[in-house]
Parts: sequence; C-alpha cells; structure tokens
Amino acid sequence: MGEAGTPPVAIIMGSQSDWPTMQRAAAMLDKLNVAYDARIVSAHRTPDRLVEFARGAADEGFKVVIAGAGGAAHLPGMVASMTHLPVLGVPVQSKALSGQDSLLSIVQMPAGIPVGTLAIGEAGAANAGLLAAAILATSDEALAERLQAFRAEQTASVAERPS
Ligand code: RP5
Repeated sequence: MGEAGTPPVAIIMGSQSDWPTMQRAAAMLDKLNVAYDARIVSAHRTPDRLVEFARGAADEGFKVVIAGAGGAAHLPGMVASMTHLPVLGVPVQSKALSGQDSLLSIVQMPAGIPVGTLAIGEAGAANAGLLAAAILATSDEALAERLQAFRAEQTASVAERPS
C-alpha cells in the first residue's frame, strides 16, 4: 500500500466497455497479490477527471499507472504528460479497426513523455499487470518471489508434446 492505504497500481480506462479487457490486468494483479484501484477516466468525455487523476496520482500514493483505451486512445499519453509515474498503455481492441487505431494512438509518443505500450487487447492487459508487478518487485522482495513462482508454474504447465 502507498500513502494513506492507496494501492500501488491504478488501472484506468476510457470507458466501461474497456473493463472486460482491463480485467485481465486486474486478474494478474490479483494472482500476484498486488492491490489496485480501477477507475473510468476518459480523455474525451471526462477531461477534468483525467487532469485531476493524473496530477494527483503520485501524491495519492500510486506507484504505477495502467491505462487502457481504444480508438482515438489519448488517455495513456495525456496521463503520462501530467505525472512522472510509469504509465503502461494498453490498446483496447476497437470494433472499427481491430485496435490498430488504439495501438498507433498510444505507441507513437514524442520523445520526452514515455508510455510503455503493450500488445492490443487481452494479452496486452494481462502483460500490463505483469509488468506493473515487475516494476514494483524491484523494491519488494516478496513480490519478486511471487513473480518468479508464477513464471515457474507457467513453465511447468507447458506440455512437451501436444495432446
Ligand atoms: C474510448 O472509446 C474508450 O477507451 C473505448 O475503448 C472506446 C469506445 O467507448 P464506448 O463508446 O464503448 O464508451 O474512449
């Protein structure tokens, strides 16, 4: 936990419709026993909420932000512009362009304001959860051990031959 009991990870998303994707990040954090707060923050529909969240995220006690959005996905970059916290961007798979639009909106940041961009859709969300945990694990030995145990379990679960 961070300041005043704030969980270390913020999972934010542009819309309720992003939650089924972003739940993959939440599930990964649950598995690794990392606390998070999930919120809807839209760059376009709730711009004031975006500014308030991004400017206050570090003081609130968050350590990492996972931001998922689809289409004209400005959320991760705008949040990154207003906080020094690491921001992991998840391109949500859009209906019209299958998430290519989301990916290109998030990944092409100008030098100076980084967003760590993950894969499109559920794999990207799951990996954002893992990457957030890995960032926190650099200063949390118990979490580092849980992460290594997760990897070992995953490796052991892969059969040598297809059934
Ligand atoms: C973006 O627009 C959201 O991140 C979402 O992926 C997309 C569509 O939102 P809805 O119209 O489903 O609310 O802002």
